[in-house]
Amino acid sequence: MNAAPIGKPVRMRVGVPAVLAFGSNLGDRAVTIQQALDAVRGEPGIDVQSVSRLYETPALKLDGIDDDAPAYLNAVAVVRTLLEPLDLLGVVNAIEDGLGRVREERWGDRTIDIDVVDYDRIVSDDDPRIVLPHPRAHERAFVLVPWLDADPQAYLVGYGPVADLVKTVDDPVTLWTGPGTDAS
Ligand code: PH2
Ligand code: MG
Ligand code: MG
Repeated sequence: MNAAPIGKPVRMRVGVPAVLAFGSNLGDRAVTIQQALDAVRGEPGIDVQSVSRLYETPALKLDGIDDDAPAYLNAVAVVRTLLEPLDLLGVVNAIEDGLGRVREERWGDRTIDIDVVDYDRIVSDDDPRIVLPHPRAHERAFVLVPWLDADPQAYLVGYGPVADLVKTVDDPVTLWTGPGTDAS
C-alpha cells in the first residue's frame, strides 16, 4: 500500500506558484500576520510552500516614509494555488476582512494587508481589480527583502531576479526579533 495515510496532507504538486505579501502596522502586528498565515494555510486551494521571517519597516505613505506613523511588520509567503487570480484575491480579501481590516484612506494604517505580488509570472493590467505583478513590488524593500528570504531564487517577472532588485532599493528593512520569533 503506497497511499498516504488518511488525514495526512499531501503536498500540492499541481496548481501554479504565487506570492503573497503581508503587512500590518496596527494592533498586535506579529499575531495578526500569524493569524493571516494560518488562515491562508487553512484554504483548500492554497498550499503554503515557504514563509519569510518578519521584518520591521517604516510606514511608506504616498509622499514617502512617514516616521510618525506606526512601523509595519512585513512578511512574504510563496504558495501554490489551484485558484484563479481573482479567486485568490477574493480569498485574501476575505481573510483581511475576517481579521478586522477597515478600508479607509489609501495607504492608511491597517491591521492587515495581504497583496498578491505575483501569480504564475503573469503580466497583466487588463483587469483593474488585479494588476500583475503588483505594480510597486519592484521598488518596495518591504516586499523584496522578505520575498528573497522566503525564496532565494525569487524572480519578479518584467524586472528580474529579486536578489538583484534588493540591491536597488534602500528603504530600511530590519529583521524583527520580537517575542515568539525564531530570531528572538
Ligand atoms: N503597505 C502599504 C503602504 N505602505 N509601508 C510599509 N512599510 N509596509 C507595507 O506593507 C505598506 C507600507 C500599502 O499596502
Ligand atoms: Mg499593500
Ligand atoms: Mg492591499
